[in-house]
Amino acid sequence: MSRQAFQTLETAWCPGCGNFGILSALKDTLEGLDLDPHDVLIVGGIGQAAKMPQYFTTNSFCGLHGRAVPAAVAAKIVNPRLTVIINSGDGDTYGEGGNHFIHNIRRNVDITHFVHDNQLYALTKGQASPTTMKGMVTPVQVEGSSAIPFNPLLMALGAGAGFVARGFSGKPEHLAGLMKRALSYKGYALVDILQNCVSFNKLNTYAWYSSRIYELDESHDTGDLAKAMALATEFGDRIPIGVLYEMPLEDYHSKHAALRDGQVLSGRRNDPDAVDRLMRSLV
Ligand SMILES: Cc1ncc(C[n+]2csc(CCOP(=O)(O)OP(=O)(O)O)c2C)c(N)n1
Ligand SMILES: [Mg+2]
Repeated sequence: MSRQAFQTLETAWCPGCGNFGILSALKDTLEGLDLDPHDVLIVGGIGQAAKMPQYFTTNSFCGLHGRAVPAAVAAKIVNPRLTVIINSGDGDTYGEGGNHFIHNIRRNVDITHFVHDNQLYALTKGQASPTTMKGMVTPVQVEGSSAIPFNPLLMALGAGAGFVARGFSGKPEHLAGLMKRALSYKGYALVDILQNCVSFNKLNTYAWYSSRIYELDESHDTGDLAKAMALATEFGDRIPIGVLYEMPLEDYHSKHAALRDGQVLSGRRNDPDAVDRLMRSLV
């Protein structure tokens, strides 16, 4: 399918926003796959990042704040033929949606999760999010954020995720490679994407990320969980990007008899009489 097939409205982001690199990488990725727009569902929650589904001609859904994951998981469970992608922010995913994030990793539904991690709440003008660095001053955290930053990669690895990666919006070609690999993984795949916010994050700027980021090469063993965990904690003078961990795991559909062998719940006939009989049998 051509890039045009996935292209839609003008965006409502600030000039220079890291979201443009992510948008471009996702369009390149989808263009390279043998998929039509109606085969794909892109889900977001609320936020600048969560506007992403609106810029594609695929199926799209924007849930409540923090609720992209349950909507995406539900869609995939009833219709496994859909390629289900989440694009949402660090606040949406790790803050308001933190519980869904953790427990859906454990379910291992075959969805791909791209988190636009600008390390703050951008849509609401720059308050601290879970990934905001300690000490960063914001309009609300006027003495600097005092909380210990949430480590999404370490959390995902600890919860048992089989695919964990990190990308950078300033390297869209590298990011498109990660996206493609995440989409081909059968199970829950997380790509945390570091993203500059030109309007509100004056600490983690494009230059700040660029001077720290380095690409993992083939010498990294993506099957080594302890090494992946060590890399996940590297967030200082050097920040690794690439696939930290990839391990085949049984996904949700293969674990449940009603869903095994390509069964499609959304294609089943609705039989109100059977439901009625069942309800009466319980009285
Ligand atoms: C339940 C609820 N709480 C708070 C809000 C207000 N709100 C909307 S977007 C947002 C921040 C989104 O931040 P993030 O997910 O990081 O996305 P970004 O805008 O940074 O891309 C907040 C707090 C809301 N809409 N609903
Ligand atoms: Mg954010």
